Amino acid sequence: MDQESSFVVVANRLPVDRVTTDAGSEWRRSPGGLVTALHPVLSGQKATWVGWTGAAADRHENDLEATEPFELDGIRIRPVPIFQGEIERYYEGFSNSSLWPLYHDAVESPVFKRRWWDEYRKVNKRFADAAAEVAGPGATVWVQDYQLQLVPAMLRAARPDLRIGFFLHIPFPPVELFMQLPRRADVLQGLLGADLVGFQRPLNAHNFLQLTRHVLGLRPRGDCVELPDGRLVFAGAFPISIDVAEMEKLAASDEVVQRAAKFRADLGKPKTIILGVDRLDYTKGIERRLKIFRELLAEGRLSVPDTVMVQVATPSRERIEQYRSLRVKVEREVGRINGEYGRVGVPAVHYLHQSYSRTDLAALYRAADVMTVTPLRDGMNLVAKEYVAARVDNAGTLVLSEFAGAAAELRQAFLCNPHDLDNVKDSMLRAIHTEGADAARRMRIMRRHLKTHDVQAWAESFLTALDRTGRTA
Ligand code: ADQ
Repeated sequence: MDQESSFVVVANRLPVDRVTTDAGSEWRRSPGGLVTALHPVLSGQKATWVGWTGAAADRHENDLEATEPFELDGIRIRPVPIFQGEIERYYEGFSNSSLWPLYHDAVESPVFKRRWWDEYRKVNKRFADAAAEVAGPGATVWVQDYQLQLVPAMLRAARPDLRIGFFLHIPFPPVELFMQLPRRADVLQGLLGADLVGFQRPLNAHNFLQLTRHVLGLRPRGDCVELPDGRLVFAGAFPISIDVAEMEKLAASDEVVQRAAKFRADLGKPKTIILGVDRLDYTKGIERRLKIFRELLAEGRLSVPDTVMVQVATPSRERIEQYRSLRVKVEREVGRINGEYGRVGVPAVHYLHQSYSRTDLAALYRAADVMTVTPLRDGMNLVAKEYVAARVDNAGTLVLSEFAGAAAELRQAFLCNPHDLDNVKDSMLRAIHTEGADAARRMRIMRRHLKTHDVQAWAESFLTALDRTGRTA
């Protein structure tokens, strides 16, 4: 399928998983917001998704086989092989130990190693080559996220005929933090290969444009910057969302309603269930949230078994030291709380280091009384939006960090500053004790907002803006 797609998505991960079956193994579509959002665009035209399978490529395997395109559920897939050493340096190294912490306000110290950069560039080139290979003349290519910031410029060098968009799912840091990044000019030049660079928040776009001035001496004006060759690069905010209709339907289903009732019963029918659902990541503020719960129990402002906490923490990036030590700290805190405040058969915190099905997640959302989303920094946070969409009963309250992108939209949540523990405590108590009518009013307003700001609207607004670029130059 050489150079025949009119629309190409380039993302670190493919929207498919390799699953083992009785007959051997096969590809299955993995559930995910991005693939849902793009499905209408992907299936409505000749389109290809370029990405990594998630498993280390085998050096002995025939190269051709590892990159052989295939089709699944109407989506064409072009795998990009990544070898073990590259996973360590491109993915775990530069992407997740340098960029991830730096872009999240350096809440953990970023680690920089010179050899990681070479592999980051090498793997980015492989993605760019694959995209150049499948894109038809004048095609639109949409590159996703921080792992692939060099792809836009590499792709433009090979294929100046393409319209290229880039979307960053995580925050983009202010000038003083970004300046720490080794190869900062190369990263900015990489992004400037796009016609449109999209961010979650206007401030992220502003930071990016300021940096083109600060690092590269360009002169950004309004929402764009002109390059020395006269080309215009636009930057803007496109807050991502979820498939609201799908979550509402799932949450209203009999199966979810029954499972939610079962969760409540299994938890001993407490008055208040406080819920947290996060990837086990140091940006999500899980450890502090547990500490706050412990203090509220210690002060007698909450008590077991009237109140219990459920914390689902999806395993994540377990080969990286900072994630391993986070797990130890979280589990130690859970043990401490249960040791001090649990009773036989009634733990204070139910801690689940597991991945859950969509149905179980929806049931947990519906079983909760108070949802706590308290990241120290987060691009958007889809869990907050999923919870709101799932509350088709207009019940339940949301405690939400001001440092999550979602706080700009979900204004009726109980907003808090996760760096100020007393402030989070107050927000949690207010969320627990608020009147039913007030809680319902808040939830209704947030749900109404989400209905018109779903993931389909997000994709459409980005692609419409991308389509307008170039013509105005
Ligand atoms: P993440 O950091 O992964 O995403 P988030 O936006 O909350 O954070 O998305 C997590 C997703 O994983 C949600 O859809 C959630 O349902 C799912 N999930 C969480 N725990 C789970 C579990 N135990 N089992 C199954 N599924 C689970 C990055 C950025 C965010 C940004 C998104 C999208 O860090 O800021 O919102 O990309 O752009």
